[in-house]
Amino acid sequence: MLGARSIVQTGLRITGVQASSYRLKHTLPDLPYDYNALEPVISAEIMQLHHSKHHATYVNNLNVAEEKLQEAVAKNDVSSVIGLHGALKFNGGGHLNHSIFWQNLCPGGSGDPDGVLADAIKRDFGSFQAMKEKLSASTVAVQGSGWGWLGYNKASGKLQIAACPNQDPLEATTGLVPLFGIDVWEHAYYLQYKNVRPDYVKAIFEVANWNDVAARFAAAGGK
Ligand code: MN3
Repeated sequence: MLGARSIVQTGLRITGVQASSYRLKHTLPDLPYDYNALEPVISAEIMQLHHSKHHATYVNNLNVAEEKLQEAVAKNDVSSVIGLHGALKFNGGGHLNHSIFWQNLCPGGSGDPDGVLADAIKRDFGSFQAMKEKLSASTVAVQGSGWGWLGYNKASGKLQIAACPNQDPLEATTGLVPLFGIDVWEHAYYLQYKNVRPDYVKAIFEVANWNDVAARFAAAGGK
């Protein structure tokens, strides 16, 4: 889910002929709730900085990297194309991850999962509680900055827990479809929870939006 995009027209001169190409420019998606709506679990100050500064920076730097990529491809400059890999993965991953993260949360939380998603969680983890414990342990254990995920493995038809370093996007790096992500970069919790990452991870389930997770599961063909 990539939020709104605007189309930018760029002129490109190819063998003396003026051709037009259109590049989709990424934009920061609006939050589906106010900055203070997740309090007391996540403070308005954290949400404002996280969305309007951190996520916005990933979006801006992704646009810059894609522009450089387009130039490098146009020049047939393979070395520069390869050199942009890190910036694309980091900023593209940051944009993808945060776009999911905001939707994964909602004021007051949605209540426990139900329906098809609840059945799949019970089948693959034994219980909702067991899934939360496994996801929490894996997320708390991320070394440095990264994300914990509940993902869907299309090949096996099963839900899976995973952890990713930095902004590595789940699907591009593991093949799992991202359903529910927990951002454990310090910018996501430090102003409020200081060094106590386990308290933040425990609290975030109070604002989890399992309706959004269920919609992602259904869209991936999960059952
Ligand atoms: Mn973040």
